[in-house]
Amino acid sequence: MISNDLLLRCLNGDETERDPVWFMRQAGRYLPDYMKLKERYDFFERVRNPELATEITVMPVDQVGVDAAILFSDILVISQALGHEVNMVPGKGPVIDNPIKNTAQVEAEDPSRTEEELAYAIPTIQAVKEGLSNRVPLIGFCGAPWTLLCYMVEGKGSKDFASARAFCLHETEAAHLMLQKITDSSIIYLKMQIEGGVDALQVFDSWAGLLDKRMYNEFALPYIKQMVEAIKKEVPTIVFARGAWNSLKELADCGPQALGLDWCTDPDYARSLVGDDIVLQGNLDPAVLLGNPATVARETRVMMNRFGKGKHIINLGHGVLPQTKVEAAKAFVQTAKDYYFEL
Ligand code: 1CP
Repeated sequence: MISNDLLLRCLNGDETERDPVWFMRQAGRYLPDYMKLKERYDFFERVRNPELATEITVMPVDQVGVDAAILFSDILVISQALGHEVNMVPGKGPVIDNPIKNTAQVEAEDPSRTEEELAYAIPTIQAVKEGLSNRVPLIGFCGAPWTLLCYMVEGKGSKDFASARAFCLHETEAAHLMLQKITDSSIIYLKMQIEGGVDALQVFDSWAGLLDKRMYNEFALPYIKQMVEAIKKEVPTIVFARGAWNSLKELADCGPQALGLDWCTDPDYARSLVGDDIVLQGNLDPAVLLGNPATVARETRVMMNRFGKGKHIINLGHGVLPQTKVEAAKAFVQTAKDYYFEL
């Protein structure tokens, strides 16, 4: 049904004529047409309005030529599902009201309202699928519970989320209860995305690298495992855990079809840990895209050589940077598409 289904065939373990390419945070952040919409509509209006979400999600498919779309939304919709107000403050980032400080607050969190709070997601995804008219697959997503806990304890962005680490260390029982409530809400939301029609799902554990191996084992992996197990039979699943080089084998054992790598993780090292079956995704340094198209093409080829052809989804090692020029993004995608045909 989908005319370019490279991503889905790759995730299924099939041999493909070339490796698919898309990039994290492609649906916002840097495209000039997105910046225009950003001036006119509030962030969550863009997320909840089916027409706007469709326009933004489809933009990189039309303008940059990626092999997959990723739904325009944010990981913090789960905080909203749990009853918190979230504001995207220009120049500052997200601010979450009533940050989690104690057990009583955790006990009051209620995942059972997720379906109601995020009800817009199903018609929005249906509209996005219609807007894509079966050209490429649609990736839905969710934050991993540990990364969500970071924002819900800190109440905003941070370099090290020390308050969230301290919460896990000193309020351990409350932290586990909160992580379970986030997991329960996330699984409901992921299933809603499947009902809406997403073709694949990605779990973003953006702050995985803040935990040592022992803490990652205790506060992150069991919850990611629950999420992957709840969805992986319905749609293929990618787990991207930034900085989790220490736990790649354990993440692979959670059972996703693919693992995303950040740009500091060596592809050979990752392969040696996870074996040959799982698909790897990544991992060009997003800063490469701040250079001219010739440099982008050269570095993309170097990265592709390090992975080798097959079992690889070409991507960046983290989200595209806001100051990226469209020409650089296009050079990345075009090089990824052409390279193996030029050899
Ligand atoms: O109005 C705006 O443009 C605000 C910037 C913005 C955008 C474009 C935010 C605020 N969220 C988004 C969309 C978004 N967020 C997507 C949509 C698809 C896409 O852009 O391709 C996705 C997948 C996310 C995921 C997300 N949000 C993550 C995980 C990925 C990552 O980059 O690590 C995280 C950590 C967030 C939180 C968040 N939302 C927004 C910002 C500025 C942040 C980071 C805050 C911080 O910690 O500094």
